[in-house]
Amino acid sequence: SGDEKHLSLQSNASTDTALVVLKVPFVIGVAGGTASGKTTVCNMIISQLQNQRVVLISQEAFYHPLTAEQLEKVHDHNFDHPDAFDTELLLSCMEKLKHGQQISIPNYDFKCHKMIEPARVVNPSEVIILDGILILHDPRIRDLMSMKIFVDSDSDVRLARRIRRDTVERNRNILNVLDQYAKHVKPGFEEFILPTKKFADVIIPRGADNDVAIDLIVQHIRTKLGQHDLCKIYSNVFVIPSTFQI
Ligand code: UZR
Repeated sequence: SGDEKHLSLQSNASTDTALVVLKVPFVIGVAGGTASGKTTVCNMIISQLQNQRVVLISQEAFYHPLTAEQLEKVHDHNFDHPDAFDTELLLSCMEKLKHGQQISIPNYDFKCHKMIEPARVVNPSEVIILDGILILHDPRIRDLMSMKIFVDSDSDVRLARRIRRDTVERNRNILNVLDQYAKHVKPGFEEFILPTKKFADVIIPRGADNDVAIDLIVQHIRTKLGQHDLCKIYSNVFVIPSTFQI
């Protein structure tokens, strides 16, 4: 099971203790404006890290579901504000993953703006990629990350992609898409998303078109994972009595 990779139990008969070694996952945060190419960058990183166990968790899964009242005025709802997300839930999920526990995360549906069944089951993993417009906004989430990336694509490119995605894939009316862009998406980007660029370790211009940046990032992750196995896991060693049941 996924847990076995994370927990190794060594009993020590002489001192009657057991050593539980818990591997701290390597957490990568990928932020950037809407339609900047975040998910494509993540998928490119994942496909190049073939040997590692990687999970991708999108901040979008943690949108607060809309109440009936909010649903009536959905065009006024601000999905580009930090308060639109249930960050406490994301934090508690990350805490569990860090401790080698399986979690289930909400399956957020963009059409009804609610969670739908079934929830997605996520196993603990060596590498966790968190992707989302405001994933670098909360300092407690940033503190979990070993690497922070900001995908920096031009606004006109992003707007063009956003129109295409929302009209073709999400079946939305173009006038509503443009309205929402002017009312919430652009102001939210300027007020909340762009200021998080300063927290990034790496800024990727041109998003997923930037093969060189993605190669460099993957090289860095590989190097760090090597070191990670040797040193970092031992920062998380607990010694507990062997009579203790796990
Ligand atoms: P990305 N969003 C929706 O359109 N509907 C929802 O139910 C939830 C979110 C949009 C959100 C934001 N904005 O700009 C975008 N609006 O999803 C973020 N308006 O997603 O990073 O994939 O573009």
